Amino acid sequence: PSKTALSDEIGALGRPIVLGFSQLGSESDWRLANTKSIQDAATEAGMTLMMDNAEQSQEKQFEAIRSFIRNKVDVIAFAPVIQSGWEPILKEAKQAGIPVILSDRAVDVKDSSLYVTFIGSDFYDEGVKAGKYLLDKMRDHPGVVRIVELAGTVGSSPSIDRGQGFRDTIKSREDLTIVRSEPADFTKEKGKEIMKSFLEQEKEPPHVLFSHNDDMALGAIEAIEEAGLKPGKDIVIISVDGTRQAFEMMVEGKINCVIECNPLLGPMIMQAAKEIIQGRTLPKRIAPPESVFTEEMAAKEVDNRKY
Ligand code: GYE
Repeated sequence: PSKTALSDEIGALGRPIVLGFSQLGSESDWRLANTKSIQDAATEAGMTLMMDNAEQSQEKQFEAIRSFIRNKVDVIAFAPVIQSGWEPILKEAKQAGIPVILSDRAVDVKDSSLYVTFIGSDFYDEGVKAGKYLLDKMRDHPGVVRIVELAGTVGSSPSIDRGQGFRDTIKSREDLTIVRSEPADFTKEKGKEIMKSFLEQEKEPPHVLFSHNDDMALGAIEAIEEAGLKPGKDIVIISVDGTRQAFEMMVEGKINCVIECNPLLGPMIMQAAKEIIQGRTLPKRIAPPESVFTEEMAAKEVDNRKY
């Protein structure tokens, strides 16, 4: 490394910063891109990363965070699988004097001094964007618009907030109704399974699918095609994330709109960790820039997708 890079690595501590990161799982393409972004950014920043994959278990996240505390890491970061239940472990970190960065998902705590900053998207706004697209898409649709929803992990902030933002936005029109909503854990497999059951339970196919992420939408597309229906035509599909695979589906007209959610948080996390060690004050909330993409724009954008 060059002299400047080296002095940057050594930084305020006189040695590389040690970051403990508890990743919540590997359920989606979004998550895989997020994990890689964190690993690459840590290497790039010359930091020592201790990373643990909790496989969707909050208990395992507690264990990982406790082991980071025992190992006296400089900074702890984690992506909380669900929103509730974090106060005790955050207090343990605080007592140990280790600063905490929240990554990707939010926590529901009264005392916001328990973490330094939250780096992640505005999921409520993503739900609003999905709702706005639908209002526009259905502006001339006669009669009732029947919507089914594939929700994400129960109790997770993206699922709660995307669902709420969407509902708050479509409620301005009484003819838009959510006829079914079930959690499908953000996975392709579950998305397919639940969509299949929706199609079996409903007498007529729904007009719209709102999927809380791309992986579930991809699974649902398989179920829709197996039922002899055309995704994107017979059923309007709106999804969230913006993975390359979802863009390919948009190019084929099988997904109509994708609300972008940016997983490439690694550089922002490393920057925040460095600034914390330097003793700087950070904003309580750092959100990445995000767009909305429709099928009309997909062909132009697909090759720019990084995840
Ligand atoms: O949308 C989904 C992933 O927390 C924003 O988790 C993240 C969500 C993302 O499984 O694909």
